[in-house]
Amino acid sequence: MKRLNGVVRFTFCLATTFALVFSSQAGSHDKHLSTTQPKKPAAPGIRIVDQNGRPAVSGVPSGTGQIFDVAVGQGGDVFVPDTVNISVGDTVRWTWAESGHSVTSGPPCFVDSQFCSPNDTNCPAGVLSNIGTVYEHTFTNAGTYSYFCHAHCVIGMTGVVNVSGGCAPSGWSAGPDMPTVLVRAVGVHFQADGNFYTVGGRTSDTAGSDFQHVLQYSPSSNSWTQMASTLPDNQMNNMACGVLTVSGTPLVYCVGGSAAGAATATARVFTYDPATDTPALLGSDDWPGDVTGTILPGGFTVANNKLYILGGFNISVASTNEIWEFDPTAAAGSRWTQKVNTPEGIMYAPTCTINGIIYVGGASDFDTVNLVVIDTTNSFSFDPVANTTGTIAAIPRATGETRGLNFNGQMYVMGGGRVAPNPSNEVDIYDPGTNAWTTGDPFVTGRRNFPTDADGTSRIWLSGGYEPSTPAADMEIFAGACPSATPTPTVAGTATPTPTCTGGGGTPGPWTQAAPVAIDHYGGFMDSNNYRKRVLHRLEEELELPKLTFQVIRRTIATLAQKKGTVKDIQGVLRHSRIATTTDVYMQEIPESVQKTVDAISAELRLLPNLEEVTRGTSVLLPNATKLGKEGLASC
Ligand SMILES: [Cu+2]
Repeated sequence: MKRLNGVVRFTFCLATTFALVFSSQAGSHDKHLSTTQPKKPAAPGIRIVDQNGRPAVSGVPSGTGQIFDVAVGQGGDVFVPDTVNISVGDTVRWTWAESGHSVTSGPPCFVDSQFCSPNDTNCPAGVLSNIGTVYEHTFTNAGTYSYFCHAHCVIGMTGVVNVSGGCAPSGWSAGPDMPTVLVRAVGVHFQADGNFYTVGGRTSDTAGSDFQHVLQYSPSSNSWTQMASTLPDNQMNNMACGVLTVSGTPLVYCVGGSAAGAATATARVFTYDPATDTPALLGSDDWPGDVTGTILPGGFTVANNKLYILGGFNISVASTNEIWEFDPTAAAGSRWTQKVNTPEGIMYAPTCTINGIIYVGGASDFDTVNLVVIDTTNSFSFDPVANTTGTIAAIPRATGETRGLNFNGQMYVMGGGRVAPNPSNEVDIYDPGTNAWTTGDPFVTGRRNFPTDADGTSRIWLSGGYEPSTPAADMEIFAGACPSATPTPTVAGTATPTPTCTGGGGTPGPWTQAAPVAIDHYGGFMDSNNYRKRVLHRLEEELELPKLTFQVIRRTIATLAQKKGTVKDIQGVLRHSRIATTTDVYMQEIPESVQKTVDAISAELRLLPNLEEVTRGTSVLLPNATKLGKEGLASC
C-alpha cells in the first residue's frame, strides 16, 4: 500500500512540479548541457550521472567516506548542485567549470573561515581560481555549512552542504551529566568544532549562584569539560546568545542577562571564542531594548549573520514587544537597529530562523494581576528583511521558558513552560511549508529554562534546567532518524540495499514527516530550494529514484512528449526561446543513466490504472499547456 500511495502522491505532485518547473525554472538551464558528455560504464540497475558524467548526488547521506562533486560556475554564476547532503567523513570536491570563482565558507557573503578554496588558508582574501581548479574539503562535524563565491555572492552564487552525523541510535538517549546542576544557561552549537556549549546560567535561585563559566560537551568523546576562562560579570541568566562571524572568525555573542535574585538586568554585549576559550566585552553597543536596566532579552535567533532579540521581560512588571537587530559587522555604536514590534508582548520565547524567516512558537508572558510568569500559545513569524510580522498557526499547547530550534528546516519547540502540567517534555514541530504543527518524539524528563541547541541536521542536545522546579544536571541527546530505509538503490546480484544505519537499524525513526506541498503559508509558490528539499528529495527516496531534480523532470517531459506532439509544441511547453535548445539539449539522445530515470518515471505513471482520472495535471504534457489551473497545484 505504501508503494501505491507513493505512486499516487508522486503523480499528483509531478503535476505540481511541472507547473513549478515551467513557471520558475524555464530556460534557466538551457546552456548547461552538451551533446558530448563522457559516459560512465553502465552498471546494473539504475545509475545516474550528472552533466559532467560524474556520479550524481543522490541527496541521501552515504556514511562511508564518499566524494561528492560540485561544479563551480557551470552555466553561470552558480554551484551545481547548490545543495549536497552528505555524512560526516564525506568529501565534497568542487571543480571549476569557469574561471573567476571561489568556494568560501560562511553565511552568505560573510567569511567564517571554516573552509575555502584553493587551500583553506586566508579565507577572507577570497582568492578566485581558474577553470580546471579542483578543491576538496572533508567534513568531520555534522551541521549545515553555507558557502558562497566571493566574487558573486551578492548575485546569489551560494551553496549549502548538509552534513549528517549519522542516524544511530535514532531517538532520545541519555548523555553524561554536566559537571554541575545548571538553569537559565544558553545552549550554543559551535559548528566550527562540532561541540555543544552552555554559556552562563546559575546553579540555584539564591543570590551568588551565578555560573560565570562555559561548559563544553564534545560529541566525539561524549563528555563534558568546564572551560578554564571566567565570563565578564555575574549577570549570567537568561541571556540571548548566538554565533556570528566577523572578519573571518565565528564567535559566540551574548547579550543582556541578570544575576540570581536581582530585579535589574544588564544591556552589555560580550563575545566568547570557543577556539581559544576567550571571553571579551564588546565595549560598545549595549542592547537598547534594556534602556530601563530592568529588561531581559526575549526570544532570540540568528538570521543572515545578525542576532535578533524579540520581546523581553521587564522583570516582574510586564513582557515587552520590541524587536532589535544586532549586526556585528556594522561600525561600533551603530550595530543595533530597531524593527517592527511583535504582535504581542513575549518573553522567554521559543524562536528560530528557517530560510531567513524568524518563527516564534509559544512564549511566556507576565500576568500583571497575579504577578506571575505564565505560558501562552502566542505564535507568529517575522521577516527581518521586509521588516514585517505575519500570522502562523498557533502552537497547540501553551509553553515558554524554552527554545525553538531549526532542525532540518522545521522548528522544534522543546518542552518548557511552568504552568501545570508544564514543564513539559513535549516536542512540537512547526513546518513552515504546511503552516502546520505535529508532535515529535518527546524527550524523557520535562523541564524548562535549560540550555539546548541542534546541529541543524542530525543532533539535538539539551541538559539541566528546572525538573520541574529543582535545578538538574542530566543530559538528553536526540539523534535524527535515518534519512531513508533504503538509501542506496539495489544493484542486481546484491541481496539487500546497503543501510547507512547501525544499531537502530533501517527502521525509520519516529519523527513525523509532513506531506509535501507547493504552496507556502502566504499562498505563494514555495521557494524552489524548499521545494527541491521537501518534495523532490522525499519523492526521490520514497520511489527509490537515484535522482530527481527540476532538470531530470524537464528532460522527462521532453522525452515523454516526443511521442505526443511536435517539436514546436514541446518548445512551447518548456518555454525555450530557441527551438535549438529543445532539439539539441532536451530531445537529444541522453545518457543511458538519465534515460533509465526517465523510463522509471514513465513506468510509474503507466502503472496507475486510472491515471487520467486522478491527474488533471497531466494536461501539461499536451501541446501548449503552459498554464496550469490552480487545482493542479493544490492537490499535494
Ligand atoms: Cu563566482
